[in-house]
Amino acid sequence: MNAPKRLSSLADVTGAARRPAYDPARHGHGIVHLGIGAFHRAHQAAYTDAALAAGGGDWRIVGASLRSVELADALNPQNGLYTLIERCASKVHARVIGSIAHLIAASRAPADLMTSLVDRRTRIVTMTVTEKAYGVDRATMTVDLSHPAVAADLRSLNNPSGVLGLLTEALRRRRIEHVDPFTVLCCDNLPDNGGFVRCGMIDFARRRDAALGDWIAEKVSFPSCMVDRITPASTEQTREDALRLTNCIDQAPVETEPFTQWVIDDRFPSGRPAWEAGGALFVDNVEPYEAMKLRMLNGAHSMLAYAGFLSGRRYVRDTVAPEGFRPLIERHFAAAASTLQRLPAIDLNAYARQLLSRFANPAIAHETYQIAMDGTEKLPQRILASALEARAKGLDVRPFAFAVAAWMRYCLGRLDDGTRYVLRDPREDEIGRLLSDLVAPSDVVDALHALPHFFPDRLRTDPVWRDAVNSCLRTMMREGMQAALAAEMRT
Ligand code: CS2
Repeated sequence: MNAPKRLSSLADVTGAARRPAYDPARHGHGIVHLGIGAFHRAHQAAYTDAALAAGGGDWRIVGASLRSVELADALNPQNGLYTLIERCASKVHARVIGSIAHLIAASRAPADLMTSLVDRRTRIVTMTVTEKAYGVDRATMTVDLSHPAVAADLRSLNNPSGVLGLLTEALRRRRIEHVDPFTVLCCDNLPDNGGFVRCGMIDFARRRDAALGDWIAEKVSFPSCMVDRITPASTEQTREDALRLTNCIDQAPVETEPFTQWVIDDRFPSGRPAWEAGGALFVDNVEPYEAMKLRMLNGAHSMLAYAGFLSGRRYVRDTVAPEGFRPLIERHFAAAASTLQRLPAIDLNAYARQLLSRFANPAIAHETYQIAMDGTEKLPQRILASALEARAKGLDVRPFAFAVAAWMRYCLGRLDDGTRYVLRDPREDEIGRLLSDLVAPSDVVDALHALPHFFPDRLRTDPVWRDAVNSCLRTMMREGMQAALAAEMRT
């Protein structure tokens, strides 16, 4: 048998992996994606692959990494091809994805990225850059002038490197060159993600040129969407499986779960791929779907990430195992569901059961420490929004107080045995200063409730809420996370 070749052409793929049912080279690009990590390649790129097979069109993706260069260096020699591995207990499926045309490492080639954004063939710009990359203040929906990317881009308007600066500059040039604007599709886990980016961009643009801001407000479409697919970091095993299933060496395979969901506002004035071919659902109002996913899936994820990491559970699947704390996860689902507007098309009990089995997938090694990252960016929409709604409806806030207390315990930066870890949060220095030397649980609760722009006033000043958080954190700090979990399961 011949030694395996590096993946670079579909003709070399001889294993069991499915290959695209179209010739990638015959399709031009129509999308630029900012933040081309594993999630994008497990999700949107797979839908686009299905759309190209079903509906054709020039909709391949130019992917941009805003900071790192590694993925561009791995995928460009492969002509954008990579293996997507789907795992569950009983099977491993692989398919080679052909929807990525090429990659740009923006830190090395900023002009190439700008050229692609201004190119009239680019009709949609999508992004997964994580919550912290935007620099938009959610309370005022205006740009946060203290955000490093926003501040840098306002200083250097023509050479931006942050999301708002890049998109504004590209739209400015398109306007001058009489090129229609692209549609902006945010695929980050934020409520009303389209409206959020729209407000940030209009405010950013108005600061440099009021007429440009007005033009963006009038002409650019910002649909919202809800994205879902659990995608852990790739490992050596991912590479080995890719080799076995393609007979090619793939330097950038991705692994994910079989489940996938994408619910999108259908507002694409310059056209879009037939993403429904991959199962995307187009609706008039994404908001109830977003709230369901953010509060049930992501809310439970954050709770179990802090509680799991601090009680020695490395993976999500360990938290729902018999020796884990599944009843608390089920409790969280039920509490979050009771804050939601009902969707006729969705049975929330069935959704919760499905989430539990997704979390339990024994073939997915999703680290609790990975989900614990960036808590200050995640908790407001995942937990605090539910807590507010529960209070307004007179419902029990304990499940949300428990989740917030687990995050507070995590903010202390050390395990029960004293081992230190890095918080990995954009506000970790500020949190470290607020908490230094504090030993009493109630002082920690007070200090973190004083973190600016974090807790909504209605929670901060609510004694019922504060008491509940205090009571949970007291047990966690005095008896340890494992004992706190056991105690909570007895209540
Ligand atoms: C997770 C999400 O890391 C996290 O914060 O909650 O990435 C989650 O896995 C995805 O939203 C699932 O679609």
